[in-house]
Amino acid sequence: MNLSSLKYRLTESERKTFEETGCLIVPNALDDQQIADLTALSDEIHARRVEEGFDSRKGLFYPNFIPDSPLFADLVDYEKVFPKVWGILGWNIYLYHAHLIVTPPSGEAPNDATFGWHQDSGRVNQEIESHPRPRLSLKVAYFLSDTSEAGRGNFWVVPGSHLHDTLNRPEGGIGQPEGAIPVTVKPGDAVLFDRRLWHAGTPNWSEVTRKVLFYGYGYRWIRTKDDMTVSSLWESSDPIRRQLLGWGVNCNGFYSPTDEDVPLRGWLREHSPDEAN
Ligand SMILES: O=C(O)CCC(=O)C(=O)O
Repeated sequence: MNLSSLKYRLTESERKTFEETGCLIVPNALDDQQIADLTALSDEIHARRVEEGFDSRKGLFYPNFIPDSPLFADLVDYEKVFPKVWGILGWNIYLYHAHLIVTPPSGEAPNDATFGWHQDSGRVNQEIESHPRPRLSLKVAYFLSDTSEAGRGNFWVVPGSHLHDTLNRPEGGIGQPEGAIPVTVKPGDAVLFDRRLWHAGTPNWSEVTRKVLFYGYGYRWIRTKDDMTVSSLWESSDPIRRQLLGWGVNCNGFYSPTDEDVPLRGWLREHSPDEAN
């Protein structure tokens, strides 16, 4: 990992925003070339799935995309964003899940139906007995298409809802919960969100196909949430990326890591000691 990452460490004001709202926008995280290249790769994946029989009018959920291109792997420890991830979660982390979502225009008129509001992690929310629920993981969403206006299949959130175990949905399946807002971001912006934040993907009522890459980071003792067939990348990855791609010395090391298990910690000890505890 490059020393230049240190420039992008989480600031106190970013931490406050994330703690208070459950999300954080990193504007212009990707440059124009990255947006173009990642969009071309996403389009290729979409075209391939359509050739295989996927209905192009439907939203595509495509997990486990990291092995599809080195450009996807390069974002795993991306210097402009990954320092914020370790700044929030600490060093005993890895990429437990990744998915590409392509949301084509629905061709429908806008309506008020309540979106599919949820917290991430499925049964974790029923089976862990604590209040508020523990953070455990977060996702980084890299927006490749323009969702700077509402109605474009925006990612919606209820800011501050990450500390609430339940969400009051409007009666009758019409309307959105109190405080719900569309996240309006441009191509290249990254949005970090706490897994507990009540959020929803939404229909695309515009003419602009929405494309977003989601990178989920969590503690190393959390299981993967998709196939994550990334072990073939271990040999060609530097030690920190290899950690993030799920490598470990042995099973015990996911719970009680040695220095060999977590080279990110060693790197932080050397370059950002306050973050190595
Ligand atoms: O597509 C979206 O905007 C929402 C994605 C989502 O709900 C998730 O990644 O957990």
